[in-house]
Amino acid sequence: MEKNNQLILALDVTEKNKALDVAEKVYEYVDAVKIGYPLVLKTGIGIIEDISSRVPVIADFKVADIPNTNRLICEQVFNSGADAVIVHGFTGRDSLDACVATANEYNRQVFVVADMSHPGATEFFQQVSEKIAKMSLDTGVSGVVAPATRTNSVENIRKIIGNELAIISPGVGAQGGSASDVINKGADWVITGRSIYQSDSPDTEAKKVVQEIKNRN
Ligand code: FNU
Repeated sequence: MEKNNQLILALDVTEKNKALDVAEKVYEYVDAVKIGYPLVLKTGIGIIEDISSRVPVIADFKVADIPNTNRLICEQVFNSGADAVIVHGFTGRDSLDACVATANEYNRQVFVVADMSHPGATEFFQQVSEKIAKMSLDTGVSGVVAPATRTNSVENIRKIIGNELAIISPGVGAQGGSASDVINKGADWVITGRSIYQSDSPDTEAKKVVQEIKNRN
């Protein structure tokens, strides 16, 4: 994934035509499209191939199983054409290693969830967030996911991982996070879904985010 516009679209619509239509409108503004369960469960995994012919696809399946099952899942994900997969780290190093080993076989990338953006993340996730960030460091992953809704967490995770790993950051727009703030705090990319795909003009919204990032102080 090349770092140009620093925007990743979360394509959580559930109709194939709508997905292709939104993607078509925003391709020029996004560095990748993130596809997760809502769209794949409704339309089938072939949608990843459709979109990945135009732009890198990050498969957000938050893989969280035993190593063998993680491997089997990641094989399917990479066979579908995805460039990267999002996995969980709380399952432990062996489970994460299985995802990275599979990604290496396919020459693809892994991102680990280091902290989450919703309010409930403070109940359990935040207590293991730093440990997951530290563990991610020497595993061969490309980066971590950290929340645009709590930029102090992004700042903290950036200190832990240094410049070795990328940070992709969801929570901009509908969840209240600001694109310019979180990039200033150390994120490499922002992830935005609803504020773009629910808009009457997804291209205008995507362009706005890109300009906000480029013109930030
Ligand atoms: P939008 N997402 C998230 N928070 O929001 N993968 C996380 O901590 C995380 C994620 C995803 O709110 C979420 O599933 F790890 O409509 C959705 O696909 O802008 C997207 O990021 C945010 O979408």
